[in-house]
Amino acid sequence: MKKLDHVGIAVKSLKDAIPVFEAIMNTKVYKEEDVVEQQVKTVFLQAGESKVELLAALSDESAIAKFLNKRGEGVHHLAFEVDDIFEEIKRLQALGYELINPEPRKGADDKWIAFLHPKNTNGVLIEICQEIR
Ligand code: CMX
Repeated sequence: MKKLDHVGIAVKSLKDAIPVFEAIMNTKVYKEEDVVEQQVKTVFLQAGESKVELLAALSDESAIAKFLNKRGEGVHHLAFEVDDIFEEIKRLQALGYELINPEPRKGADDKWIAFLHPKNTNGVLIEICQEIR
């Protein structure tokens, strides 16, 4: 793993959450993006090297809608940047971790993404991501 790329936070309303995180991080949202495949609306904020992704549901089928219904607002996932997502998927599978996506998908912020199931990772949803070059 190269570094922690971002922390994903599930929110009910981006309109309400954006001013909170803009104030805390003392910065402005630098990117807004809908990821239709994941049924999420995302915005990104950055302070130094550290990024926060605020995630709202685009539909009731979204993983974010299910998460909000079950657990309420809060930290949804940690995303680690990797050099080679295909190699990293192979490495983690060889170690016995369950990949929700054995093939990388196109995520927000120009990244390939894949998720590890939280049941094997101490209850934390882990994303690995690689910049699309
Ligand atoms: N962190 C920790 N645990 C989580 C979780 C999360 N983000 N989301 C769900 N869970 C837990 C649930 O609480 C539940 O636990 P219990 O069995 O103890 O009750 C269990 O996982 C199953 O949850 P579920 O509501 O029945 O949901 P599903 O099994 O249908 O899906 C998951 C769970 C993680 C497989 C699914 O959310 C998924 O595939 N996530 C990856 C994709 C994703 O999250 N996309 C949105 C972000 C996209 C982006 O960043 O661009």
